[in-house]
Amino acid sequence: MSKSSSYATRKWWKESVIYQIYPSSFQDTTGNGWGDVKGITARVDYLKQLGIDVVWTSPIYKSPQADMGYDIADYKVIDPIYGSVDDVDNLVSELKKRDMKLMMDLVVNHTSNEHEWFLESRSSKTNPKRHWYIWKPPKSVSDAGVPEPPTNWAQILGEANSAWTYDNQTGEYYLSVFTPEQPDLNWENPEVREAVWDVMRFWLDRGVAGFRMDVINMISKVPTYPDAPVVLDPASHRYQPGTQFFVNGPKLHDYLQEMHREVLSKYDTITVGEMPGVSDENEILRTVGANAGELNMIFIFDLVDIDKPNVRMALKPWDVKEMKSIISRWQRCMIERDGWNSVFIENHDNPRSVTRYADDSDEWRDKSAKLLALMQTTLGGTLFVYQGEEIGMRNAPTEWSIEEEYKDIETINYWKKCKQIYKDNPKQLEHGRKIIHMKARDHARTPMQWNNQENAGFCPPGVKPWMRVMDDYKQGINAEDQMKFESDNELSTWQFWQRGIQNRKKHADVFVYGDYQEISPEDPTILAYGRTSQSGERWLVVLNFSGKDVEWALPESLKVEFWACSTYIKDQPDKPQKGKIPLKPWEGLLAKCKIE
Ligand code: TEU
Repeated sequence: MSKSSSYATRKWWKESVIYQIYPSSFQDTTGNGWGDVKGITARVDYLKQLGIDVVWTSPIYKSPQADMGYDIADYKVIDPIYGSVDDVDNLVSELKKRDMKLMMDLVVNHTSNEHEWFLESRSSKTNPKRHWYIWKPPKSVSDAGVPEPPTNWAQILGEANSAWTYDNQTGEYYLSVFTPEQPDLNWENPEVREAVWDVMRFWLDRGVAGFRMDVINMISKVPTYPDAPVVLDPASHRYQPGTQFFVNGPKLHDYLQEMHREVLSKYDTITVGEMPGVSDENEILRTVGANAGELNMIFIFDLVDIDKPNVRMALKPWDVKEMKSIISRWQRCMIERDGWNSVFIENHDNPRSVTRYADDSDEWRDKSAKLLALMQTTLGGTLFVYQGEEIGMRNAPTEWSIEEEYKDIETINYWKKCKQIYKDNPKQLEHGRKIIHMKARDHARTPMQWNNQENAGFCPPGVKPWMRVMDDYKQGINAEDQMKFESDNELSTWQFWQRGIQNRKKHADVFVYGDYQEISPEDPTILAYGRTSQSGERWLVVLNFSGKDVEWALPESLKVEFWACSTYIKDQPDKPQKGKIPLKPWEGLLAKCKIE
């Protein structure tokens, strides 16, 4: 950290712990099998007790739910399935009473195809809202009258399809990079930008503290709309990834700076941009650098996309060394270059972390979840916890039928494509199934497990939830059992998270703002790092990412003052202060060090 760096300057949004709610699956209070805003309000004491400061809810606006609310039909109306604007006002005030805040999801790369703006836009070529979206004539029309999309770009949530949707009424295509139900807004048009600023002010004026901004790095498109290079086998892929023409496009920073000038600079906000597909440090610093005047932080996807950069539905063996190098790279980068990190390993688009990064078997799930909790609560940046992560929820069991239990449009499209292109190739089809079992977004979307009653307390007994509840709530994977868990020797996963968050806050100058030193980067199973505050307080974190007993050689330069915590026991562990440190399978350790 250089002397001029403002990295360690304290800000509420840096040291807040944020809890992401997937509203349809959080808490149903009406008995219709869907979560709702009143359900969030009913749980604010729970969140406070866990140590949460800011609640971020995925979209709750009016929506036909083609992509679970990421297709918005009215930005100023709450979908009746979730409640009303009054309910949100009430939630904000209940949070405020507890010194907590609400962060909304801002989805403005695209709207729903049922948004009034789009209905007007598609109604005629001369409608005043025509250029609020991106319309292009077909590249060509065959003799038989079949039109060809303007470019060869593939849809993101269904790569077998074109990113362009043909509209019969005016004989043109509109750009819809996610699904046809999510037409992209035309940010080149200043009227569109003004309409977005207006939506933001509407919510900020109601007391909302800020926004998580959905795919905010896709709002600027390369205006020449070229064809994408052919990287997927053209025999099975008619359309190709076009992301290079709309990820961090030419005017992104102009738009974000305008947003800052027009809106954000006038409020005390928290802002996090979802930015898939970008790993270039210089480019990222243009957004999250302390003086960039854009956003507080972004989500960097290198870790959750460890299988294959920017490809969600992929599986590849990866090792702990790769994981370490990704973590260390971004920890160091933000410290050295005066940016700011978000710390997350789960969200509604990714599987459960115990399944993905550790071992979710009955034997090791709890230990694995604590290992990940220790890591998350000791890394630098703003910490995000995803609903259910605090009780160690895991992926849906492989026995669940994909056809019957999986609801996500990405999974449905992906499985349809697999069944089409691998119909004569059972091995490949099996691989597709495996990818779904490990990576589908559905795994994060099963209802929250509150207690050991029918439906896990998510919705009343006898009600059919919108998505199947996992059966393992009966085996202790539920909030109530874990909160009241009593043992002389150990904590429950929930209690461990609670304590980890407390420790993080107590030593914020170390764990939130401190320096980060990578230790033994070559070790194949141990992730170890030091965290040091500006005043010289140093802690050591040692995490065994393997199911084996190992011994880790403590570097001589590190002088352990005392071992503060092990993921295995409640009290301080008795471990040697120098030499070889034994770690049990998936064990994590935290030590306070002496500085000499
Ligand atoms: O996700 C953007 C998206 O495409 C993700 O799949 C992203 O590429 C991935 O997480 C990187 O690992 C956002 C929303 O979070 C998602 O739920 C929506 O479906 C999508 O935008 C469209 O709004």
